[in-house]
Amino acid sequence: MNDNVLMNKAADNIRILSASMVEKAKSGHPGGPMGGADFINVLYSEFLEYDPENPHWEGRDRFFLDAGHMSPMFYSVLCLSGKFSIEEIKAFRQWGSPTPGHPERDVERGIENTSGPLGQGHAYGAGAAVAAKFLKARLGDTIDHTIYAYITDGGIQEEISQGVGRLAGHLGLDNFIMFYDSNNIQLSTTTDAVTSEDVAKKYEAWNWKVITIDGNNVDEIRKALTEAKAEKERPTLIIGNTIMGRGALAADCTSFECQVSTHGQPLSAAGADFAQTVKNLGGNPENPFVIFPEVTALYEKRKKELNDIVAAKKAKCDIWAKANPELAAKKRSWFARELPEIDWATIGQKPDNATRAASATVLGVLAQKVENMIVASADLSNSDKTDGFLKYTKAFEKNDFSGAFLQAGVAEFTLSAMCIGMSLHGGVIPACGTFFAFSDYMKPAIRVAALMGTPVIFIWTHDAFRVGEDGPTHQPVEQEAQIRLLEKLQNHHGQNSMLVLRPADVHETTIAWKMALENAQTPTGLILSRQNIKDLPAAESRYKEALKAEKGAYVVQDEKIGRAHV
Ligand SMILES: Cc1ncc(C[n+]2csc(CCOP(=O)(O)OP(=O)(O)O)c2C)c(N)n1
Ligand SMILES: [Mg+2]
Repeated sequence: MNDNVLMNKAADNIRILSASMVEKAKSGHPGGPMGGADFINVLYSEFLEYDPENPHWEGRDRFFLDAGHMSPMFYSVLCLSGKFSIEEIKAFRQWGSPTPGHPERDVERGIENTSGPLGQGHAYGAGAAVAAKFLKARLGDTIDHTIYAYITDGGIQEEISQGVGRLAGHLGLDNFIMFYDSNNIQLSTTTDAVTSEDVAKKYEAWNWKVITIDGNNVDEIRKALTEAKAEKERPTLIIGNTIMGRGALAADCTSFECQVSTHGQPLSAAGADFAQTVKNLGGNPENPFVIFPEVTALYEKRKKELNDIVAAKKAKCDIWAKANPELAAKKRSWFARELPEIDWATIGQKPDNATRAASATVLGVLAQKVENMIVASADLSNSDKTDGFLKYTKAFEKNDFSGAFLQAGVAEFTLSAMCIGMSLHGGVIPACGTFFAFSDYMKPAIRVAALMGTPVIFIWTHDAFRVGEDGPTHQPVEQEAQIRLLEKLQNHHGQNSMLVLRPADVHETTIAWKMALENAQTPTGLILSRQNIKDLPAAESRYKEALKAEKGAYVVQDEKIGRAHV
């Protein structure tokens, strides 16, 4: 255990760097990071286990930031951990810098998820915890890492937290630890202007373990994290009561803490005094971008500890791999997102069937072939036909993740974000279904998946106004235009942001699934019909001709004999 004086110094270092980044950029969020500095410092210097030499190590603990505006705190602690240079954090919010205003997924640098739209980050964390449980059920105790999430008032208020709270508690995700930075302040008001709920009771009702602490107290943070790691039944919420803008001073050296104004602008613009604040925190206002030597030593020491921790874990894995060569081969292959051999041509499709039914046929094959696939539905499995997969497996239950299906309940946004989290975790291939009209409830998550290039497969059925007698609420009209626009927008790599396929018959549905599974670069959307569709004509094998869909478009039948190009 480290000396608390040193730990407080390291947290002050994070506060100085955070405030300085925002001050230099003339924009950003200093107050929250200054309050959260103590927790993030304890987490990174004493708890989070990762391989300093290999950021992609699959056995690493994962940290999911929900509140992207806390990026100064995150970049600062990653700078102390050697993932960013001082020059890079000085370039905060500048064009082309690796330190954008809101963090973007970059595992190399220790950033597991893109964050900014509040609420989604902790849902990815819960999804990652599900993936880890799924893998543990198959690969045993060598899957023993912890998933951490960091949430703030905004994330707690976002509706998606209801779905995550319910599901994480219901499924008993004891490998999931969430820190709630509760500082009573949000963007435009204090929290009491908008809420009077008892957050602890709310999470307890969802079956979480809840620990309430002084979130600026090293000992209390340590104790809470230790208790949370020992919990064997429930996810843990650590409610850390923190002080917004901790350490901030006005020009006359009176306190400038707990001010709404420090949420989203430089301290100086908020009315605090930057120089007095830096001095108060032990830094030099003339040269604030400095890591104190003892803090460098603290993180150097952590690095050595991590090397030992990782070596011990890898040694344990090696013994396991020798005793279980087949499982070890699977583990390697799953984390490499390799696909097993699938004989797509032999998947027997019933002619002229609905494409959602054709999708169920494919899913039945995948359930038996793709051992690391997880399918999920927002309470529509028998309509979106993900039950074609479920038939061969069972739904996750608390203490039993031997199945491969997540019954998410009616929570499309939560469902999609959790599937994204599963994919970010790695080792699994998630797909989730609902009606196409309700893709609207998933859009915020799809958008971030597109930004991150996360290969989640979305199964959207009831694709047309002909949904039956349900009427206009269930008839997708503008949804495809929206999804197609998202598809064609290019991502950071200059690729289409997602792959969207609306197969024209049952055989194209097989090919669409093939393309979806083979797309490891972006999300994929499959848009499927409720009603039967006549198979397209084929000279010989309709399957072989449908394979041409992989080219983007093809001639179904030559117009010389009177049929149009498709
Ligand atoms: C979905 C979404 N809505 C709105 C915002 C804009 N926004 C950024 S931070 C914030 C609230 C901040 O409150 P809190 O989460 O408590 O952070 P703190 O002020 O304590 O740093 C808002 C509304 C956002 N980033 N995401
Ligand atoms: Mg707050």
